Amino acid sequence: MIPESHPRYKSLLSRDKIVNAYKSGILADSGMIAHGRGEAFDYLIGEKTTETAEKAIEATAAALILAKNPVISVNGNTTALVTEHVIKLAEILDAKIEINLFYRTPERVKTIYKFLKEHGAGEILGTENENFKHIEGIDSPRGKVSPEGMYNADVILVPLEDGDRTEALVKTGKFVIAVDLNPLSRTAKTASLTIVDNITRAMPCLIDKANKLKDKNPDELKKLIDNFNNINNLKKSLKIMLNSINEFDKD
Ligand code: PTJ
Repeated sequence: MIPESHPRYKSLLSRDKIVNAYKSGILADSGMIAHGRGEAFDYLIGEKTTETAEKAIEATAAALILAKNPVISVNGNTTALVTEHVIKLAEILDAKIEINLFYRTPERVKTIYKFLKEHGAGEILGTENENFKHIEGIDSPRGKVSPEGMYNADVILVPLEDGDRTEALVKTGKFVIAVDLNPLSRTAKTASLTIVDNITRAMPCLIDKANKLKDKNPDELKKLIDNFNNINNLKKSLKIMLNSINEFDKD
């Protein structure tokens, strides 16, 4: 039991979720390493959603609202940390939820499916019952995708992703949105749009933006996407991290 008064309460709560998800078979063992890496970058960005990230989240909401077939891809870490938010966002956007794992085993898929269902998810794609299509250029199990979901999607949200799939999906002409605390990762650089924020803060903020923007006129939404430059936004996030080091060094 973590006391709410603990100065690192939120961080410890996330760690608890990650450890429990590992014990229940949702999280890959490497998922714990990925989480630790994320925590390090989160420290540097000040453990808050920056204005820069907020711009990316706003453009993400616009892209998902305008999408014809939006898909939210879930892996072990996403399920562990933000299941309720994924389900809520899918409802607001009428988006599909698809399980897509790097360390894929039928047992993990089943456990994640059950967890999502227990939390109220509707249809879940990417289970073992489908006749998968293959995304060219991905040799890992991430290349196995649902014909109704990712294969036909125009906009895909891929939180905590690996670079290979992002690159391959972008090459097929899809608009790929990553959530990655590391602005220097291959995923962050190759995605069409990257949110440099902790998934635990980015998802509630994205839900809020989606609710606010969903009735706006399409031209207004398109402008939000057109005015967004991913590489510039990544550079700004990196500058925030570098400034936090420089500020400390001044004292
Ligand atoms: O569940 P699976 O089998 O699909 O496996 C998932 C992992 C995460 C193990 C796999 O995709 C992987 O190895 O990912 P990477 O290459 O370690 O990349 C994860 C990225 O997510 C890193 O750049 C981290 O900085 C970032 N990250 C970690 N935790 C968070 C995060 N970004 C946002 N929010 C977080 N909470």
